[in-house]
Amino acid sequence: MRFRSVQLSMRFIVPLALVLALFGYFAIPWMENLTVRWFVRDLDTRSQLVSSTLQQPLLNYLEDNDSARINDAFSRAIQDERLYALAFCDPSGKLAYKTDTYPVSLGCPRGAEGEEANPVVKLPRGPVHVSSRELTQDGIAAGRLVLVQDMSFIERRSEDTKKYILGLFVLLAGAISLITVLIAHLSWHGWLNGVRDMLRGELSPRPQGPMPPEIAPLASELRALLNEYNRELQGNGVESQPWGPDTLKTLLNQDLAGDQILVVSNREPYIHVNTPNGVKVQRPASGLVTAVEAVMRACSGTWIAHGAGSADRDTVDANDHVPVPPEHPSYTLRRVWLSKEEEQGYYYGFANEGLWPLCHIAHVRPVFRSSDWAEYVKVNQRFADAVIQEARSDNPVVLVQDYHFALLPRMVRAVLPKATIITFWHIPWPNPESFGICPWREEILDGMLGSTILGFHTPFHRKNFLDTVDRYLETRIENEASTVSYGNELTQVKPYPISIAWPEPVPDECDVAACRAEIRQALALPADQLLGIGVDRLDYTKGIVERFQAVERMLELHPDIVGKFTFVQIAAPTRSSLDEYQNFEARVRALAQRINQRFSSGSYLPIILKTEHHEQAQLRTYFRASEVCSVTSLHDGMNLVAKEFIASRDDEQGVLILSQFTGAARELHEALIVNPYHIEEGAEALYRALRMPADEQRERMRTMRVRVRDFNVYRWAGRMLQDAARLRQRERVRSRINSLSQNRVRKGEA
Ligand code: GDG
Repeated sequence: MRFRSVQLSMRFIVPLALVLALFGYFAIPWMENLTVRWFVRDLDTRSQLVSSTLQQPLLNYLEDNDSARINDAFSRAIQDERLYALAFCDPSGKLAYKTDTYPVSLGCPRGAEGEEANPVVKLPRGPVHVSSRELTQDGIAAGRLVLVQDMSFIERRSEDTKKYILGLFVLLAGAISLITVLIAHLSWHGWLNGVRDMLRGELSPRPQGPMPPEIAPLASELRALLNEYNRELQGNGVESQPWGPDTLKTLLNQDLAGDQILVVSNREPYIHVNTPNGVKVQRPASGLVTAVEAVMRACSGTWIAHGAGSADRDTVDANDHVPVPPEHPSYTLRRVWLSKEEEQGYYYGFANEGLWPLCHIAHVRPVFRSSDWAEYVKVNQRFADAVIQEARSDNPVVLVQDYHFALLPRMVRAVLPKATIITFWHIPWPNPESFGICPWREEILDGMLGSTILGFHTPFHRKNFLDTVDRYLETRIENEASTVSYGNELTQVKPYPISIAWPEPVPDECDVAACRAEIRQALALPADQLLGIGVDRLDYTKGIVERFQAVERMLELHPDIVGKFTFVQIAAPTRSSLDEYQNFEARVRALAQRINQRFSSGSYLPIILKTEHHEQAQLRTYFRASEVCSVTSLHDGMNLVAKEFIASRDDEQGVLILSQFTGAARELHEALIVNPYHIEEGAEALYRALRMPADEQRERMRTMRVRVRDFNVYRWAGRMLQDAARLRQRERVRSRINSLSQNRVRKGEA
């Protein structure tokens, strides 16, 4: 911030200094010339005065031929320090009398009316002023009196004047710069605050004061721009409003008239597992679950997912239903059972060895096997059947989650053509060339286009998808309306950036200071230890290796921080039966060990790696206890950890380091954005974060908190459901018109 303010000041001071220097360059010689001219005029007047005074006595002495008195008069006259020499030339122009100081080289100078054309003569001793005056006696020329005046004092004065003028310019420049910078800073801050207030006012419903006059001319343009941005981000032009569970419920009851909501995802939101202490409920480490669970709590309905827990079968009813959340049930979880082979082929094989690396482009080769594909088709059909079974009407709203179910939309549409199917793709979508290597690319695209609405996190992923469809299927794409027309169906493809539910205050949660102390004590670290945190599934797309390398590089580049900083990585195990994930885990462990060996001293270890699942409350305590949270994904649809960290920091402190390759980087501009592949950049960002002044942290954190609070997961779901409601309404009107016109035709025939 300080650097930015110096930069801003320089922007005013440098041109100002240049202009003043240029002005001085021309003005100083001009002023010098002017003062010399004034002095010469003074000397002229003085010469006339002296000549007039000497004239009469001199004529008398000349008449008496009294050279002694003439010399005496001359000597007395030049006692004046400025009158340097005197001479008298007879009418024939011969030097008759002169003082000893008279420079002979001057001879007998003549000039019009007794004045020299240029009275300044340069002598080896310095410049002198020479003037001569004709003396007349009774109208007859008696000779010329020549006066030579010293000008060295003028030079001295002119030097002094130059110095004063220069000093004056410097003083003036300083004063003008200071005033300009002060005014510029004041107006800049006023302006910035005005724009900031306006942006906040636009994006969030908070009371606004009157608009500062300096931004008034810009206001309408800014508003238009913001609306456009909102439209781009949210996919429609509806003005933003505070979204929450209640708004979502109202939307469902009013716009969707209480229509049934069904969610389909692979991962279930609650897993029942057998433990030595009986059946326990676990929450999986999954961004998708984090987001969709908040929505389901608000709108009830049924969530269809794979029952993967060891005690899942024991906890469902005869319809494979279990009410959740266990503490306050508000919706139904319907479990679908998969055999080992099905899970292996559909989930581990096609979805996670094929589609996951295909879409992430994180330098892991996708693997495609026909047997996996067959299982993927089969399981998609199993889940589609479950949707059809759970549907209480022919037009439910079905929210299909993620790349595990690319074929399901078409399968559901085949049986329930009136269903509104909203498919959300939680991971990135690659460019057409990259996607083209999938042997079943047309089938996947066809399956997805069974959706009414297809959502991606960012406009970039949406564009990649449209380009891919354009490349591989016979479709008509309306870019403006963002629709794909395929066969007789229309799919709306839009960006819906996902988020989290803004956390309610937790009654007995530790305050930040207590969280800091608790975590440091638990990790046996000194109370003032600087802490970094990373929370991820142990997945090769999350950039954990690059994150550790950045920690190592920072310790190399800044030895002052060795011993004072610890990075805690929470890495929840995931897909551990796959070779790629086992190899990755081994790499992460080996790297942490190597770095720890290199920098350890006494009990100090720079990296603490915790490869186990944590409770959500524990994660929040870690977030609150850390100086910096590092999210360095090599590619990520959105990344919710970044938003969870921000939401946890009600003290408005803490710095987020965020990979430019996450969807979140498109929203959280106040994070320190890094390219995770550039290790030095990551290292410097980490160091900068640890040294960032509290004010700057607050400023950044505050802006990001407003963003995450207002652009929450209810808004994400609400926008999709609003679009769905609009399309359903349009469909209802169309079918009413159709049946009316059919009735008319029938009556006409009758
Ligand atoms: C996919 C996309 C997109 C992590 N460890 C534990 C734990 N977590 C929670 C985090 C967070 C979630 O898991 C991870 O969310 P991300 O968004 O970071 O990543 P993915 O799981 O890859 O999610 C992603 C997301 O879908 C949503 O669309 O953002 O781009 O890849 O909520 O806190 N939770 C618990 N214990 C842990 O040990 N309880």
